[in-house]
Amino acid sequence: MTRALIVIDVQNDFCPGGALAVPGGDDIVAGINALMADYDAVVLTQDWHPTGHSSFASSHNGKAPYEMIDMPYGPQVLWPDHCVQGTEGAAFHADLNTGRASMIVRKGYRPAIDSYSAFFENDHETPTGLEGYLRTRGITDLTMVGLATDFCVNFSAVDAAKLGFNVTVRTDLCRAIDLDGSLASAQSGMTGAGVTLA
Ligand code: VGL
Ligand code: ZN
Repeated sequence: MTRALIVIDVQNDFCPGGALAVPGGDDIVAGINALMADYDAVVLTQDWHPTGHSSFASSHNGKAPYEMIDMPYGPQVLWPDHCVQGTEGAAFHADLNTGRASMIVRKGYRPAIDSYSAFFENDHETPTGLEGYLRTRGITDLTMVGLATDFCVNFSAVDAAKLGFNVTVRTDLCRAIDLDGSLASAQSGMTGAGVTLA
């Protein structure tokens, strides 16, 4: 068994003080750092949007953050501007031990499509390349941690399980946005997909 730790979007904009702050987002950093030595590979993901990204409410006339919109690939939550490429908000939390990572996956960089999952963009078919990286390294088992439990961690975990990886989400090392019951539906969706919630 070869194991990877997948650290999802531990970036300034998802931590207190950031543009899309997740409550307690920075509380998990020390625990994530402490886990890294137990894994054969550490992968970081980084939400990485161009200015004017289509997931930003500011890109749509008359729309406010957290409203929904229909995109060609399906419904999409509109967010405050966040994780804009090259900004401090898009940088990893300063205390995250990025030196242990062998791979950094950037996502959400195409203007017209969002990407919650580390594996596929929100059309559920455009690959990020992470599956190939993990398979060519012989990795079978994934532990996921990071932000946010109900969006990027959830989509990444469900996709990984569908791809046949053995997936555990360490919920103590994740924090949620929790919009309209999104945390509860993410938990049941992950469990239903065969993800272990630990
Ligand atoms: C995320 C909303 C928008 C996440 C990223 O990392 O969960 N959520 N972009
Ligand atoms: Zn985003």
